[in-house]
Amino acid sequence: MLIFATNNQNKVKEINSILNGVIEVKSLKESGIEIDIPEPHQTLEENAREKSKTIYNLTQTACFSEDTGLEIFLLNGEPGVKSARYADDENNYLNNIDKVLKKLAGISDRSAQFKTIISLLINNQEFQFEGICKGTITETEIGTNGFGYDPIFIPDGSSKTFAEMTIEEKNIFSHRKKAVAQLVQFLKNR
Ligand code: ITT
Repeated sequence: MLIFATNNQNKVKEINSILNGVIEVKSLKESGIEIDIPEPHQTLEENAREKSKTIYNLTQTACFSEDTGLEIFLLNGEPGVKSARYADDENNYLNNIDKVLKKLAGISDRSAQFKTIISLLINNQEFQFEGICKGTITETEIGTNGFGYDPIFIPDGSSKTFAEMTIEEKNIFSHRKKAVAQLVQFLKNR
């Protein structure tokens, strides 16, 4: 059993759908852990490590976390590590999307990528896995599924935004799916 160190229930849903029971995972909520883990660092890698270490130190149980960012090419990789709190301190998805669309107004190169870093902590040793999904940012929000920046991101190879897809469709393309696939492979080979 692995604890998934996240407070984001959308991530829990996606990871459960990807794993489909192959590995037993318990969210913080299911483990009865209520904690707001700080993400003080300047990289996804360090923030992911902060989250898994915090929960490992608390539980002494194998666990993993993930930190994800949307990186927009012409904005020098913004919002990146600041994705949750791009517009303000509140992790407000609509305000964050609004800020991205305003910054990209009139810009035709809208290429971007989602990057997920998973940090796994087992027996006090850390292992990291990365998943990248390349795509483009739309001119307006399209679709109501998913979370975060999903309504403005079209993955390469599709004509739909993530927010127009079911979780299963999003998993065909997603950063999170690619990082989790590596995690599963690693655990199988141990
Ligand atoms: P935890 O730290 O508790 O896991 P969080 O929501 O703070 O949850 P992150 O710091 O990793 O998670 O995420 C940063 C933001 O990036 C998140 O709030 C969303 O706005 C966005 N995001 C992450 N994954 C996404 C996805 O698959 N699709 C769209 N937006 C995503």
